[in-house]
Amino acid sequence: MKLAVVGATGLVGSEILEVLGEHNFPFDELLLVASERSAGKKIAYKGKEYTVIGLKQAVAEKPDVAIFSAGGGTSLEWAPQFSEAGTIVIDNSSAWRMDPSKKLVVPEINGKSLRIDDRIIANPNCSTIQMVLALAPLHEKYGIKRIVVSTYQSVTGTGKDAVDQMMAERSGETAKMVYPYKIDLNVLPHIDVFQENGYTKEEMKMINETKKIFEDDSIQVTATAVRIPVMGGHSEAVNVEFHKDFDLTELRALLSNTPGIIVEDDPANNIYPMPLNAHKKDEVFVGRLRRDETQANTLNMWIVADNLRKGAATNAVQIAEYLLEHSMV
Ligand code: 2RA
Repeated sequence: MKLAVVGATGLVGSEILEVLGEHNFPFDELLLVASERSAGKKIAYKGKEYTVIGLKQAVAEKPDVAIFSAGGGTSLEWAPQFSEAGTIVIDNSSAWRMDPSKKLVVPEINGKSLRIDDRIIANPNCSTIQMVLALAPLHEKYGIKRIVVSTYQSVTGTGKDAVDQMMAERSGETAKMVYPYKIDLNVLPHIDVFQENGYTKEEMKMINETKKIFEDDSIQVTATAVRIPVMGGHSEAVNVEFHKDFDLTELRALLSNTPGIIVEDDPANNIYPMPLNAHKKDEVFVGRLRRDETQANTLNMWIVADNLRKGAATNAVQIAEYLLEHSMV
């Protein structure tokens, strides 16, 4: 098993390496790949020093699987070249997500849809993954009619430069601006670029990707995506209306029994999910479960996950694990 991590020098790339290590992912050979600019850099991993190679050299090495986290442009250009060389690409960018010929996969939900001839597999957007993972068992039992979601997203979702901007602002240094405004001590209702309909691309990702993953265009989704000055993970306030009514105790038990979800819901003891606690964890945390008392069959919930983990690296590694477990690689 020859595995390539493309974008190995970025925030998600190094998280992928951490997750591969924690999961004891069984590769025989590991290629760390980045742009030609970073080729030659050394990365220490599990007691071994690796030299970063460029994309062209990596394609020639014909890895079995390449986990990409190198941006949409790189992915559009290079993923087809890897797949033509026989590599299965698992891609973290938005390049292939809405392509009807590509699967958009959260293994716990639709891993079963994967087939041996899927050569480029898309990893959903971080804010979508954590929401759909928490909603999947509820959708199966009660049927989702409409979702209203507001996000509170970590600066790590933008990348290392955004973390640097926030920390420089915090310590009073001159910050290189990644966002149009100061992010520390501020909140920006703006993630990714604005679209003609007034929504941002991040909001539209949550809307479109949710329907694709659940294979149900009838689900109504509306979103407001907001950047906040935290680092541990993304949080989401979700209001969800179901077709069928639910019993709150039964619903809580359903979530507690779902692999990958941890229910933290004990308001009397101030127990609820927070990004500080979700940091470096693979699971999605759910709490503040309560009925929306203004509308029938409707629930309010709070969902938190480390966006670099289940929102990116963990989900991508789990796709690779799924392929291995099902002899597709
Ligand atoms: C963000 N969704 O948090 C992006 C990262 N993929 O900005």
